[in-house]
Amino acid sequence: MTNKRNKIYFASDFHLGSPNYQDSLLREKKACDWLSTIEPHAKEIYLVGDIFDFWFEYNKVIPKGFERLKGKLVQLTDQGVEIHFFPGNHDLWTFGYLEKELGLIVHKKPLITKIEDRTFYITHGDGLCEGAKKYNLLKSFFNSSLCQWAFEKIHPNLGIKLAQTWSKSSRKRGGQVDNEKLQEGLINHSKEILKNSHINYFIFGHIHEPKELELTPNSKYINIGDWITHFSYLEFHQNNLLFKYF
Ligand SMILES: [Mn+2]
Repeated sequence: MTNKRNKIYFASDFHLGSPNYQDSLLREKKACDWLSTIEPHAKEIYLVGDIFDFWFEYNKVIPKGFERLKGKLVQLTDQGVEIHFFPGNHDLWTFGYLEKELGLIVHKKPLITKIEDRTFYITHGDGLCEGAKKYNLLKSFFNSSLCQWAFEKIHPNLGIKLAQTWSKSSRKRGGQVDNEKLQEGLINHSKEILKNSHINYFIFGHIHEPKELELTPNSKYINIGDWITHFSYLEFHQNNLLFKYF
């Protein structure tokens, strides 16, 4: 193969599993088509949160579904493509399976990384907007081993149903939150980080609304968008970051 793998890709918020099996399956196939398209060029892929609308790894069991996407990701990682997975607020409960079986690199904290000559700050973005105090309290409970231990004790038939109901209701509540306000929260967070560190690109998901904003001549705020209505992604190559749509 003469094609050199030298491009970096970013996508987020597939929310597979939502709103129902059929719709999710169409989006999953589309995501796999996209991955096939970038496969000859991809050196690294960053999946920036909420890829699954619900995920939980029981001791011996994982939720049904998503076989196409999982297979595609394994196929890529087996070929040496680096795939980075950032848990979002919908798929935070991952405990090693994605690393072991899919070969993903999981980041539970914001990642600051240098790619070519540019510095990136990458994270899903939940809990960083203003007024997130209450949410962060809930998040640290969800992240606690007590909560995870208790959830694992619930039979999956019931536990997953409860989680899906919760996910739906949190989406309804989220739907009432002003997207502009959320973007503003992430933009302010970026500006705070920028005071003490040199970052060229701030990359977030979570808000499902593609956005690009120049913070300084050398620094940009970017929200990747989603794969529910926008099918947006980023391509980085030769120090150049492009917004693209599939
Ligand atoms: Mn999210």
